[in-house]
Amino acid sequence: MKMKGNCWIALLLYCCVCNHTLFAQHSKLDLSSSLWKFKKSADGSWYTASVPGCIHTDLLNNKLIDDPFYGSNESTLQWIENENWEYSATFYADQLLLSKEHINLVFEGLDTYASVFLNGKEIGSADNMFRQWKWNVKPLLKSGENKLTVKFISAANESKRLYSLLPAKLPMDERVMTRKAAYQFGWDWAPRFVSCGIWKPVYIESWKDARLGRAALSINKLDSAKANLTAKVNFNFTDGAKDTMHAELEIINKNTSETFRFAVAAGISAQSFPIEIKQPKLWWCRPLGDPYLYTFLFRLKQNGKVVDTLSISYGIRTIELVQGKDKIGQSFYFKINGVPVFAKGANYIPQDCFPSRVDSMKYVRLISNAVKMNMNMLRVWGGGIYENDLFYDLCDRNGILVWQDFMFACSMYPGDDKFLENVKEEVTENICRLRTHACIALWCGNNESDEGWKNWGWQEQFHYSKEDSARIWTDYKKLFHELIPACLLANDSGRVYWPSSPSIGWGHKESLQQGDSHYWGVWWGMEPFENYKKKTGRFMSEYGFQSMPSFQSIEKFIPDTERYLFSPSLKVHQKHSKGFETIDEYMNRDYTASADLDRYVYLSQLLQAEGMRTAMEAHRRAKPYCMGTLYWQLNDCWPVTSWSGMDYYGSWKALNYFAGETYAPLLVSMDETRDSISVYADWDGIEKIIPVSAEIKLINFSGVVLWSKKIQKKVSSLHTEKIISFSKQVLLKNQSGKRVFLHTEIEKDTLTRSENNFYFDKPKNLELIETTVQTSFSVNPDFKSFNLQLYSDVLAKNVYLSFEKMDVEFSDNFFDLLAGEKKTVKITPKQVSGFFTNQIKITCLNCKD
Ligand code: BMA
Repeated sequence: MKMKGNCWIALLLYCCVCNHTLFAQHSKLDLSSSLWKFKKSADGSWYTASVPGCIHTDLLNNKLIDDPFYGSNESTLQWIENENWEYSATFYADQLLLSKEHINLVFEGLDTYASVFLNGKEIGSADNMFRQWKWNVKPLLKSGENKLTVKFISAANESKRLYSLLPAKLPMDERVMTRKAAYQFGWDWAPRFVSCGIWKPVYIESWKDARLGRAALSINKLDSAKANLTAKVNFNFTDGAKDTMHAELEIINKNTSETFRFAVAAGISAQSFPIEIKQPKLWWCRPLGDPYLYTFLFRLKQNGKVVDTLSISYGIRTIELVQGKDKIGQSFYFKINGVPVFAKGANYIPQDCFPSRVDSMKYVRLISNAVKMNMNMLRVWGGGIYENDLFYDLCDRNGILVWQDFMFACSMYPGDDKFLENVKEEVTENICRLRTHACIALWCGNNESDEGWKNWGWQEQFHYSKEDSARIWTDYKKLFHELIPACLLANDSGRVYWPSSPSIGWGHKESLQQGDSHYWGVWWGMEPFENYKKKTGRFMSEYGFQSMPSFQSIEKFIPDTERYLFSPSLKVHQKHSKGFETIDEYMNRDYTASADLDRYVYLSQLLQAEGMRTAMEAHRRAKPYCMGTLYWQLNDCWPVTSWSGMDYYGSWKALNYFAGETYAPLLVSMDETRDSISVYADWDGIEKIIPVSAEIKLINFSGVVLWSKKIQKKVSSLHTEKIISFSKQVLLKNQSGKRVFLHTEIEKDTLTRSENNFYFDKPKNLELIETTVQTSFSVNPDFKSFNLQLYSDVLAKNVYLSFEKMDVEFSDNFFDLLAGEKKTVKITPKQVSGFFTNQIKITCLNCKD
């Protein structure tokens, strides 16, 4: 653990059309759905299992344990990790299958230490959750019934055993010894559930004479007239068939129906083929253009007959990481098809402690949320998992770039040959699986290992001798400076590799002058939110602040007797040692805190959202010095108080609404420096320059406009424009800053606009006028949603809409309702029944109880 201080249509269509970008069509016998059962190795009783799945969810489904996420159950379920578990299934093999020349048993993922038996004989063992495991089962497969058994030994115990053999302890704990998702051993937002199981699909694949292996596409030359691509394809041929067969490969461009035909050299294992595309359409990330994808169908023919096929969706684009020296340091930004991208997004962690139960709709919802929030980049963080194909397919289809970490985080790692060989296989396999995805912008070696080694005092904490330190650092270099770059060079040489995120720790001024930064002065360093404005680096890949999940979510995992502040169960669902204290300290700086849980939750979300907005706006205002902002963290893996913008159940916190506004292509923001206030416009859409009209008003809380100004301006996408500056004193004259605010609206056209409010004092010091917000509902023509009209005579600050015990989607929330304004919010209940409009609850900073 750290010691530092609207593409809905695209999404829906995608769901109907396909599940994987890349699939080969030799025969597959799916064993996931076979009847699996499980038992504790030491016991005799078998229970029904789900595959893919894991031991915790199987125990839960059989009602053998209580919900691991409920109340304080976590601690009572720790025994599970110390046991060994066994899974077994029977399946039938027919003559057709047995007649195949090659028959492999394939586990897409085994978590983690497993021995696999077929009909009583051991066929192999596994020791890496991130790898696929494949064994030839032809010699052991019987006609009729076959029995498959997988025996898992405790990953926790095995990790501890390996850890105890180390000459000097590595940072963190035993988890570093095992290639298993690190967050499952507990994190500062995750419980400890060290699970095991067949967590990905399992099947038998078979083929006769020839089949397609992996394929990779790369761009050799690209201009508006044509794209020259190379398809490098791997083949498997049966020894006997190698020389006699006449093999051909067809590559069909499904978008144009053009077919390319090639002879395949006899018995060759890999061959490259040229493909030309005339007037290529490019893949763009949001909001710079459409994420256009080509589909290529590869057909392997043997003596004129198709024997195998493979389909790849591919985006034609160039991507570069620009690191040019400048007066202050070195730039750090991506160019897509030659155009600079300002990256807006968040850090992504696995969606569940038990990733096998994250269904496809959860992925669809997650990416659609990122789209709604105007994000164009997600960072897949290194303490989790390499995500499944669907995740990257959805990012491809929705123009969301991916910063992909390899799965190493916040520690140093062993450097022995066995460990490195295992990692080499893992890294190579995942590179080859993911390299065809246009969305992947960069490969990154690890999260915070370099920073940790140099700044977190591990040397003292673990009492390293000079020799220990030298060896551990040499091992680090072997892994992140040699092995991984070599795997990339061999398999995906066109993409950038960045050894560690961040490149320099946040305590050093250089961290803001070059590379990517994780700025944790706010939160870990207890610095004020305003420091986000001063501590802006070249690419802000992490910064964040915690908040609590909504009260409706809390009701799902905290027993009703414990729904009060800092109850034992609420504390179990806060994994940062000083989490609540930190929230409290910041809350008291800005708000009048409350002992009432419901109010505290509301304030904690507002606090987080305002803090993050300060950061996101500052990062955009610093363009082009700063060219990226990814807050920590997008989502949760269980219900918890954390840095996330949406909770485990998918409910949006205030942060998500603020992020959606702040990440929109057009943003107006205001900043105060000494005595002056400036208004800025930032534009990062397709057009290089746009005209905007802006209106700035000084308004008191009763709605009286005291001053206003209209301005026309041209805004370039290359840098943020200052629209106007004025002296605070001259503007306020005799008015108290506690009773007025600045309201600014900026507009390109009626669809592209941004508005923002600037307050002259902290919320707790504002002299807001008490109000009751009036509401009226009308049903929308879709008969699925309602429009809620809101009205208040005076400013209602940070209006929060909620429904008791109801999951509801709001088109906006936590907004300021201006005096006399009629605001409409669209409300879509997630459940079909049980929704009563009169159960709406309206909270605001100055609402009457
Ligand atoms: C970041 C991450 C995580 C951690 C988070 C909050 O730096 O890389 O390790 O959970 O901070 O502390």
